[in-house]
Amino acid sequence: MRLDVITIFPEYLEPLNVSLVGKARARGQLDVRVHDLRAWAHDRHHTVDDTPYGGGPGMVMKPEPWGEALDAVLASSAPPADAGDAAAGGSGPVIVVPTPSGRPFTQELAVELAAKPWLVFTPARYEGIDRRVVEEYAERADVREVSIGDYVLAGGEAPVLVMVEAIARLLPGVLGNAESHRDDSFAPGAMADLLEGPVYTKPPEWRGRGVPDVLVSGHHGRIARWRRDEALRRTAGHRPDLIARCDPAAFDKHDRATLHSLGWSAGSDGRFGPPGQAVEE
Ligand code: JA5
Repeated sequence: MRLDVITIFPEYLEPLNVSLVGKARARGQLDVRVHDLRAWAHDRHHTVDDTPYGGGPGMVMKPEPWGEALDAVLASSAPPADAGDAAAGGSGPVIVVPTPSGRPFTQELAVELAAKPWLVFTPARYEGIDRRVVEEYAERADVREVSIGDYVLAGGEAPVLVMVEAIARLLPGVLGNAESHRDDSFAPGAMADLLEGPVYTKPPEWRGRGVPDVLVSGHHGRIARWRRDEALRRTAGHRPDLIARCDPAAFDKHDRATLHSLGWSAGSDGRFGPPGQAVEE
């Protein structure tokens, strides 16, 4: 997979040299190219911002440097030969624009983007990019405005790091072990609709705290059941919306008993609804 990032803070993307993403690059599984937007700002001060039309606080990123940068990146060497095949879609990149007004970045979107051969990220600063840039490139490419959550940041670089990590770990051969994806919280599959419960490792006692007996019992069935109960308990406490959204057919008899013990009850549609007060962890 090829990844381009266009930014006024190339050094902010240094973490892409580290850990899982850095190793995938070193192995040639990821071709990451970080570009300084100011290379396409031609005045003496490499200006990339200007005052907003209509007035108001802050500055807006000028369209011309973004237009030249995107034209150059889109015209640069084609992605690898196997990359632009029919299954992956067209041969051009998906352009990902981080913005708090975008569509939510979810595991489902990470899986979709991980199947693409080429992604171009355009993190903004100031009050964002002149709207005409998204309009222009949406006519020539698949442009996705994406938010990583409901909070304000000073720019889109940190969201790019978040999205690249979520995407890169899904690429074949990037995580050591193909099994590692399967019961991730939010991963499509087995525990898809529940958060993960707690985990433990050695030593068996730490600062007077032991490990739940069931985990050292060797009873694999009881361990699986305990983990499922802990996942239900944690999800009910931290993300009641995920329980309420679940198809009731996803809950077995024991799940129902566990949810009832947490104060949850099935409504007329069979879906579980929360108790009157928040569930304690
Ligand atoms: C700020 C100029 O989803 C959280 C996000 C906050 C934020 C994003 S995404 N982009 C920007 C930005 O600020 O471009």
